[in-house]
Amino acid sequence: MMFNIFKKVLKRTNDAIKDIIPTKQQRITKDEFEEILLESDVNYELIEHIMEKLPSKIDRDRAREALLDIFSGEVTQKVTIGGDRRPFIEMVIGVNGAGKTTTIAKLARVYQREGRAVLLGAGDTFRAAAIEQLSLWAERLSIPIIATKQGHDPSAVVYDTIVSGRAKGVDNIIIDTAGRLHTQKNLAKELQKMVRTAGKAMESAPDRKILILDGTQGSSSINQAKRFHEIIGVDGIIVTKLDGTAKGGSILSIAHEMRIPILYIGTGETPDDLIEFNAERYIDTILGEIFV
Ligand SMILES: Nc1nc2c(ncn2[C@@H]2O[C@H](COP(=O)(O)OP(=O)(O)OP(=O)(O)O)[C@@H](O)[C@H]2O)c(=O)[nH]1
Ligand SMILES: [Mg+2]
Repeated sequence: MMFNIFKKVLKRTNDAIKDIIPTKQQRITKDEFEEILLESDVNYELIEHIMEKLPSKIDRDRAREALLDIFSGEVTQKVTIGGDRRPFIEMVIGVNGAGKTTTIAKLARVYQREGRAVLLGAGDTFRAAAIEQLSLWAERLSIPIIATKQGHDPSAVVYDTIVSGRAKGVDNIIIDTAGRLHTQKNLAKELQKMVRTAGKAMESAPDRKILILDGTQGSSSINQAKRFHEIIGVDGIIVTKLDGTAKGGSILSIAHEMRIPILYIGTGETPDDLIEFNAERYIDTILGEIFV
């Protein structure tokens, strides 16, 4: 059997489950299931929603059905990378420290492995360190990058990156953005301008706006997710740092509240620590700790 990466990622979450259900069961009570979900940082509103439909004793099939239901419909739809769109242009957004820059390196690796030519854009011009950090990844991964000096207009970087990427004939463009500016309002305006500018450099760009959420924040990251969605519209979510947190259940809350596909999850600090999210495997991994 293939090594279950979700098991590794959800280790802390599964440890928390073991405290509630020390030995695996055929059926558990509603109270036990509720406690497991609470411990895994599923938000209370969703827990109530899940419990409504469940009988007093729950077996694996019922639990599986209830949890999978959260991912039904649009949440499972993914935008395929590329297709006829070349270059396929992505903007990566999220609060500072969420893991944007690291995740860009990881995404670039995924595309590289598929034989696609990638170009990065250092659109976080707010901090010099941000430009350096992305440049360092670009160098390590031998990927070209468009970068300017700190303080320059990030929209100009967006424009230059897309123009350059089209001229070079790259397959993918990934653009970094700032997680924080002087004010929240500035950030919103800046991001909106970056999106508009992308559209000027290439019709209907960007193809995908990816929101990065810090997995260690659990369900409390949903409010910021909603804000970003209001500001520029989010097409896909990547949850980072799921290694080493017991808040693995927050993915359920995020999917339920946002109704936006969860594309990947981050499982560490190296460029290879990104796995495609798969709702069934994720749920089966959690249920595997509960039921025989
Ligand atoms: N353990 C773990 N650490 C991660 C993961 N993703 C990112 N990190 C770490 O989180 C920290 C912040 O990551 P960055 O990529 O710099 O985050 P950012 O969103 O670009 O931050 P700003 O540029 O400050 O807005 C770094 O130390 C990363 O190595 C992950 O999946 N797992
Ligand atoms: Mg960054």
